[in-house]
Amino acid sequence: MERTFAIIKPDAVERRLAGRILARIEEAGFIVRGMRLQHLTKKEAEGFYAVHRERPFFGGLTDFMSSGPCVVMALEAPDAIRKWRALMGATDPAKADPGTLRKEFGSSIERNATHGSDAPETAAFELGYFFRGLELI
Ligand code: FUP
Repeated sequence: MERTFAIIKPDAVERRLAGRILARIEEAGFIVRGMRLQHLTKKEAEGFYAVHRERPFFGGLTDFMSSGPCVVMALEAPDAIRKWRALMGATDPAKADPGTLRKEFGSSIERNATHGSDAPETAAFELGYFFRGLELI
């Protein structure tokens, strides 16, 4: 079993898509080990995306991620990191495969509905950024 970190981003929560996205997560076989509604501050969003701080889109991305509540989750499954990224689809919804969450629910490369860790090291950092051990069931 492996754990990964996932976010239903503020665009999807605002559009009331969180329930449909969670249903897709459960139907795909993930076990939800931690989950919380969280409205990030700008500084918290900057800390989360610190690897991107030199990128031109950093300001817009962290404004967006702190613009409203999101759903943060710890998901467990065999091969969870790769499997969750496959279910999300490509970063840019316009380039994502049919049937993926970003294709279905994303509206732009920034407002792309979901986040998922991209490697074991980032999953460990991101899970630890949002959850204490006691909060993971
Ligand atoms: P991903 O791992 O698919 O979330 O993609 P990245 O780590 O490359 O990018 C992180 C987030 O930055 C994306 F979810 C959306 C945002 N982004 C932009 O807003 N503009 C870009 O050109 C690239 C990424």
